[in-house]
Amino acid sequence: VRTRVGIVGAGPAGLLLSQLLHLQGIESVVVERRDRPYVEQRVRAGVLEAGTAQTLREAGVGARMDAEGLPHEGTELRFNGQSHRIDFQELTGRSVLVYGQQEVVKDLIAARLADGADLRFEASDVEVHDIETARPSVTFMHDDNPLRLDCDFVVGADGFHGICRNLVSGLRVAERKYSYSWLGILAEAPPSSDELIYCRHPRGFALHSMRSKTISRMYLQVPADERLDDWSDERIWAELHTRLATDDDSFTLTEGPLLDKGITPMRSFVSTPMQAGRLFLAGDAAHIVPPTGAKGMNLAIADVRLLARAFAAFYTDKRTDLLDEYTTTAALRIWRATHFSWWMTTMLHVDAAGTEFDDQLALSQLEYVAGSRAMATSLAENYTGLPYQAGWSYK
Ligand code: RFL
Ligand code: PHB
Repeated sequence: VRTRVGIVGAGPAGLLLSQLLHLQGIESVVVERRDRPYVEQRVRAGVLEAGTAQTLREAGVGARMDAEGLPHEGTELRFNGQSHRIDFQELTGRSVLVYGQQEVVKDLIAARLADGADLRFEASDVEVHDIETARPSVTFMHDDNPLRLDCDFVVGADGFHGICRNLVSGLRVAERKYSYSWLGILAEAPPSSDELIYCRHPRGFALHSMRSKTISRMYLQVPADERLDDWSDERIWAELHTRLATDDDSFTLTEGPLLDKGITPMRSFVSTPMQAGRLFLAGDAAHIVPPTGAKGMNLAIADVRLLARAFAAFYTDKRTDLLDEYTTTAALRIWRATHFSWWMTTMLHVDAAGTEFDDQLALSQLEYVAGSRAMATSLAENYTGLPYQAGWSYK
């Protein structure tokens, strides 16, 4: 099979790239090792930056998102039993949209298939070859047949556990581990608040989020090596009630049957360069943030925006400058999101190995964000998403 861009991975990064390339007349093939129901049902991120939502609209996949997504003009920080609202709209003129990542993935797959795209699910033994030449290829097994995809370029959008990152020679990794994970639940219960609640409690972090007017999504900080089996539904609800309680009893948590339950490890990870010859990395394949800032999927989408533009410049004007600058340009946003996610994480979680000093610093920072318009604006600006242009400025 011959194509221009071979894309490994049908997550948000790979699928959106395929869609953006298609809109510019550039053909691609997506090779995914899982089956379609698996990638469409995997419960992950839920918050779209304003720019992410706009990108999806411009890509022609915004209709259901705009009909079903929940616009959020602010969020709540809760600590010491008190609630503090950060008003995104007032502070930055922007909001976010709560719309599940698997819904974005469903919309992208539907759009690609409607245009007759070649998406190969359930591909096994995926390998990438000859990236230092002008004719790289991707080989894999599909329906028991060996296939070879001859490409101009290969994009590794194959997530953190993919195969592409390790093909980059001279990889530099910057990494930070955390001593805790998130236990996440999806519950058939109407959200207990109109907005997300990020809560620091002496027993650990809790997050109240949602997917729709009838489905709640919630998370609890648990030790990094925690076993899901040790958390019965009753224990999860009891812990959520304890951590999310307010001093004035103004908050009531609504319970419901659990639809999904899982533990997500946390890490910060940035690997560069994001290019080796004709192989480019995008999204989780190159970087991971802890989920506290809701940046993972948004960063993946920002990467492929850059790549789509760079490939368009290559195919229309034979320009290679945007491709050559890809790592440098992408890294600006990646490091900003990495800092923001680390900052939100350490401010809101309780480090079991930490000291009174660490606790007091985190609480002081929360008080500062809640009380200072400058700090609240900084949080809101990062959360709703910084502008896209390369070399963006704070001014
Ligand atoms: P994805 O979504 O991981 O997609 C990569 C795709 O590549 C496939 N793949 C391969 N295909 C072919 N050959 C191979 N050898 C392959 N190896 C892997 C995989 O099956 C998959 O379909 O990466 P992408 O597109 O870069 O998108 C990034 C986002 O998915 C990610 O940043 C966020 O979901 C991170 N994340 C969360 N972010 C948040 O902001 N909030 C969250 O609540 C949140 N929860 C999560 C998460 C990530 C998780 N992972 C990766 C363990 C929960 C989980 C469980
Ligand atoms: C989610 O709804 O899954 C979610 C929301 C906000 C985050 C992380 C996850 O920071």
